[in-house]
Amino acid sequence: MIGKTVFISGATSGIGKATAELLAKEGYRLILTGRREERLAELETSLGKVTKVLTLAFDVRDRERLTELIAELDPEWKTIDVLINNAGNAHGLDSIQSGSIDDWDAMIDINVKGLLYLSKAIIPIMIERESGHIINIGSIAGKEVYPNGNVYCASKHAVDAINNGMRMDLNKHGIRVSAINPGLVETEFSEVRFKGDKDRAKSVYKGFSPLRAEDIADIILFAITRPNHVNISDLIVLPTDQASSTIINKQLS
Ligand code: NDP
Ligand code: 8X3
Repeated sequence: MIGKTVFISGATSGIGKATAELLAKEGYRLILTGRREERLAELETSLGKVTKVLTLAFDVRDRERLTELIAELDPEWKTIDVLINNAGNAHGLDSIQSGSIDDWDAMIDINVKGLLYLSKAIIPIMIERESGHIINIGSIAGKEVYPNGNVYCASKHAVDAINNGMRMDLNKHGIRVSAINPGLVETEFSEVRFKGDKDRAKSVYKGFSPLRAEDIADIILFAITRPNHVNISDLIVLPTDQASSTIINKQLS
């Protein structure tokens, strides 16, 4: 495994960042992406001490730019072995009748279309080599719908369907396709969902033990280190305190 090239979308925070940190320690070469350039620069400096790191700043909605950036990769970076489709967020938590259309656009454009654009740019590289592994970060929200989750849940249900479709279509090319579907993970996710309201974001994770980004990073490492004939096709990972999207064993005083 050591020396393989892993492309991570959304590496500037949360699950993507924890995965970058873990994979760097394991000796993977990393292509790290996100919009926040300062954070990418920090990662390049810190992780660059332990492995080879290339950072690319772009918005996954910008199809032209990301397609060009990937097409122009140096040959030493172009042989992408693993694509981790992680970039994404929820925007808002509102009923269907009061939701913001801008929030809906953001979730569909980033979580669904962004994932497709990146996959479209990288899959031909994998097909040419008849090998590769795509890890799609879905969600429990892609397996169930919860009140006010409407469009976020729809975007993650789309990821679930795309994951299954990709696995079928890429089957003859020897490319593994896996979905990891977490429950509640304490990251910047809720801060983004609640538009910077840190107190509201914190309250989501109060009174129980949520997953940490590092827990998901461990599972991604497990998935990509299975022998070639083993594919973790679809995995749901919940905190022990969470039984479903809406059943959480909270101890609030
Ligand atoms: P964070 O908010 O901590 O991280 C989100 C990452 O996605 C950031 O690196 C961000 O980078 C990147 N991103 C967001 N929008 C864009 C964009 N338009 N273009 C490029 N990059 C973008 O959240 P998480 O780590 O929790 O989320 C990662 C994934 O995990 C998401 O797909 C999320 O839906 C999923 N997930 C999260 C769960 C949770 O409870 N936290 C549970 C289940 C799934 P930047 O802002 O620099 O662009
Ligand atoms: C993130 C988990 O429950 O907030 O996908 O939708 S949840």
